[in-house]
Amino acid sequence: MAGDFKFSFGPWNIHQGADPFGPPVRRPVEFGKKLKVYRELGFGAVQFHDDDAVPGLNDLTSAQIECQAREVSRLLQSEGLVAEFVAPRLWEDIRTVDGAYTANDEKSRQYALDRSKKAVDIARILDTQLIVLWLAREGTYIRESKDTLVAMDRLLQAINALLEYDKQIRIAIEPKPNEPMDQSFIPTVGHALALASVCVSPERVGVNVESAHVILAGLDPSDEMAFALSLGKLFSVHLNDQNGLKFDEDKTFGSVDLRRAFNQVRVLDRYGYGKKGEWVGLDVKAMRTQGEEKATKHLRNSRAIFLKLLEISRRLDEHLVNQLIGERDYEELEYYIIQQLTGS
Ligand code: XLS
Ligand code: MG
Repeated sequence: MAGDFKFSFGPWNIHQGADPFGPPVRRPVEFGKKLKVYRELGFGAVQFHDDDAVPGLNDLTSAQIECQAREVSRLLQSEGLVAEFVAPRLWEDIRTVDGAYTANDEKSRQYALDRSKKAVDIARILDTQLIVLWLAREGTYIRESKDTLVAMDRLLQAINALLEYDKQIRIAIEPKPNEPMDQSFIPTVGHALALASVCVSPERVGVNVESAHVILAGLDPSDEMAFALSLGKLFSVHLNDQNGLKFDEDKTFGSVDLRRAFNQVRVLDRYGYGKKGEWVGLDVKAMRTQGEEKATKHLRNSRAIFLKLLEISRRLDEHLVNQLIGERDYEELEYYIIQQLTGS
């Protein structure tokens, strides 16, 4: 609970270090062992994919799903943890190679919706009302392969169906402009919120803003967060960092661009993020070179960097900042910020 902020991450953030070009470099860590690490590292909530909570759920009956989810709920309680959200993992099944809600094939779309409803059932048991939709395969490899207007309508219908399925849930759309698809249908916060505004229950749909995804869209993460905050729509964040326009790197928060990270912390702190119970989520990955016994440092460090930047932000001489803004002396303002960041 340091500095009024509380922190979360997903079990996938303690991972085996595999990439598309080579085998895993670390042994898998059992779910129960991962849970033990949360409190030690200063984290209080777990972010779940549906199958992080209930592995192999496609092959289970609803009674079996319920039973396993209840077991996870007990485990959480015994570790003093809560679930922040559940996200349906809609990108790994063979039925969703060409999209989930926007697949051209009707059976695939039906599978995606059924699977998402199971994620909602799991969320209910884990006592969270937040559902994150990372729309990983809702886009195209070639633009001619899908009708974008039809796809938008399918996305809207899927979101509406989930909102109707459970009147308590809130949905946080997690925008990303590309990867695994070449072009996504919902690349930015603006796209997500425009879609939210026309759904059956707009007040229940917001966003989860991930720093790296915003950088991949060529935008500034603190601005995307501010935009969502200004509309009361920032339901969650995935803080991390990204070195330029390449694959999604999920680097330690602030490790590439400290000033960009500082501005994210500043906007979250100044505009009351967390005051309504929101968690600071860290979606970071350990480097492939990291030994398995040390592969949680990226989480510890991301949280520590957030807290250091928070301290710097709260120590800023706001009077001086406003004076320099008034004088339009932005050179001096920039130097002042750099001085604070370098501790000089
Ligand atoms: C992508 C994430 C993903 C979502 C939740 O950025 O790692 O898993 O955040 O579905
Ligand atoms: Mg994410």
